[in-house]
Amino acid sequence: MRPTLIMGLAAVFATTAAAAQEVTLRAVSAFAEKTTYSRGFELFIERVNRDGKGVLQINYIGGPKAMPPFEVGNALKSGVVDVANSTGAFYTNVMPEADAWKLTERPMSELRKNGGYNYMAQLYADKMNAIFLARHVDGNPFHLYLNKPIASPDLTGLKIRITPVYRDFFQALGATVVQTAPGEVYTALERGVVDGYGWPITGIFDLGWHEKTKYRVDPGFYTAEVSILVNKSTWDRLTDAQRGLLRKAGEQAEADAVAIFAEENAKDTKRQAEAGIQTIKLEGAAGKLYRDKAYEAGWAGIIRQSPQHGAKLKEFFAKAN
Ligand code: 173
Repeated sequence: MRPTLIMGLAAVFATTAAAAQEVTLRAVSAFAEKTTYSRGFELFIERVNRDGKGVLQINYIGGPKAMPPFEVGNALKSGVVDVANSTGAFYTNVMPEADAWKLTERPMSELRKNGGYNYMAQLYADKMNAIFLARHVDGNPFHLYLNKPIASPDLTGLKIRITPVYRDFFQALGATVVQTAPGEVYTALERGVVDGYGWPITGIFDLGWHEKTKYRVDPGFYTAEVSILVNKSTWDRLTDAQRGLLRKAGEQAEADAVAIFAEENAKDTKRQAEAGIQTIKLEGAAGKLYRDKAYEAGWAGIIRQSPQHGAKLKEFFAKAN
């Protein structure tokens, strides 16, 4: 053979080998594209795609326009998608224990060491066929937002939009609750279907809710969790290099979460005040009662839904006091 032909064939083989090796994973987010709770996930995807050329790529199909948020958990479990961005409250139908992440009072770095992460990771593997790769939202409290004022921690007569995050707490305070996906909150407020809603301190500007919000109740409670999950069958098929790539980008996302949200929390708190949202401050004994009730009702709910694992998760997640 002439040298040019040999080199030509070598090039063809090299490309074929690389093409056979590169894997493309399908990804969805339970939160709208380019909004607060998808941002860490989208950054993760950018990093993987940048560093993973010829090794692994992620095809981001999108947010709730591509798939209803409360169906993302099942889609990940069944392998309809390989990678998902969601929060525990959105897939309690698959795994009720996932909603316990909101109750962590220790940083992920500690939970990775104290057995709490491993305990949850086993539940993800067993119940959801999933790898819990990284939590990219932490240190980000939830709040109650209202359009009618309250003078004490009493929500009797108020109808509040919830997800499982807030259900037990707001019901314990006497509220009537109605569950909706984030995409329905604006319309529910506009039509007066609800008098308020639960949501973290950040992100109410993403979908314009500040236009329909009069009050925020302080203090906040719990901490929001949004995480990157990988289908376990997909994960088990990957090479070490492919898994390493995902792990590295995941570790970065988790390591950055608390600092990113400390900044975002401060920014959105200020922006809410500038938008005319008034704070109703439950201070002193009322504030303490409110927060204590949040954790008490929250853990009672987790333990009720998972008598087998709830109490154990509390040992790992709650601060001893
Ligand atoms: O209110 C919600 O939709 C919710 O449960 C949640 C959880 C984490 C981040 C943002 C919202």
